Amino acid sequence: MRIVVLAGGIGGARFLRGLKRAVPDADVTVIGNTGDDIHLFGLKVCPDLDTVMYTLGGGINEEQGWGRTDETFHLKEELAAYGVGPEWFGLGDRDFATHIVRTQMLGAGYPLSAVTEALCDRWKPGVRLIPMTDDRVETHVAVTLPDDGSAEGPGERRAIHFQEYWVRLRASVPAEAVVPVGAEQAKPAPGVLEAIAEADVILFPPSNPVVSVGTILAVPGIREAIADAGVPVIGLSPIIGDAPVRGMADKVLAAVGVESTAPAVAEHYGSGLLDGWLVDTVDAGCVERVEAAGIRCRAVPLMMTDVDAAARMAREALTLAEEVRAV
Ligand code: FO1
Repeated sequence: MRIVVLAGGIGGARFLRGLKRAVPDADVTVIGNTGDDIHLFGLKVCPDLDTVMYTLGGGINEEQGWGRTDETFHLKEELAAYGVGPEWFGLGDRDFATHIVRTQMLGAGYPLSAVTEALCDRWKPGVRLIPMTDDRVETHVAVTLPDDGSAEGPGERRAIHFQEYWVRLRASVPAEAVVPVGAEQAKPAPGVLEAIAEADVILFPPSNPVVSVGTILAVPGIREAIADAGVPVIGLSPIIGDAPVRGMADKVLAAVGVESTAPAVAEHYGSGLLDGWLVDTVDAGCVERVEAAGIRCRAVPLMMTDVDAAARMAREALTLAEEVRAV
């Protein structure tokens, strides 16, 4: 079975680990979000690609869901000693190697998709990981900061990089707009449209619907390819009981005018895209609302407490796909 998964960071990576356990013989292609990418210290950092690669490759820091396990921070400390920032983004020594290899290959002219394939040669994630595009896309967030002594006066609206909003500010101020800068000019990376066209099922894991799955769908051609693929498209809600399981999805959902509930996210994707939607059992009461939107809906446990739980979720998604296909 050929499965295509649109994945962001931690939620997507953990779901993929369950999917691999549920259907170990499936041919899984992951279209990875690159809107979270950030250039630091002259290096290109790809958080969502690395989280998938490390999680499936066995190198992830399990508690954090990002960065490497057994990490040290000598480089970070030395950079800080030189007063070279930013200090708020925790890059570890082992992680730096990934960004150095990536930046070196990009500098030699390899596209990000080829670089990602080369990095995966080491990690062997057991899926084909393709960035959504080889072009530069970086998500920025419009915020109004209280007086922080910066050049702009207090109350000035500013656009800041998604990572600064997410990590430095901890999403502590409302996101007034979320903009995947460069998405309009971006082209799907080689293999992305082909994988979608050849898929037997397409899955939207419990990744952030705005800054992860939403950013991938913002690359021209990808949303249309999925809508026209003619195979079941099944999503799993990242929101359980009106709250995001992890992260601060509710902050960016508000920016796009979507309430932080399981049915609202399904409606946001729309029946033109989604054929089925899994909600958690605590949200069983909204199954009817989702079905009224033309999207088949089932309530099943969606807390990814461990790999087996994620595998059960993956099986439920594939079962719903077969129900949809049978219609
Ligand atoms: N998230 C944090 O909350 N704090 C960090 O210092 C941090 C560093 C970091 C370094 C490399 C990397 O690949 C991810 C990192 N993240 C950090 C997570 C990152 O912000 C998120 O994984 C995604 O961008 C959102 O899905």
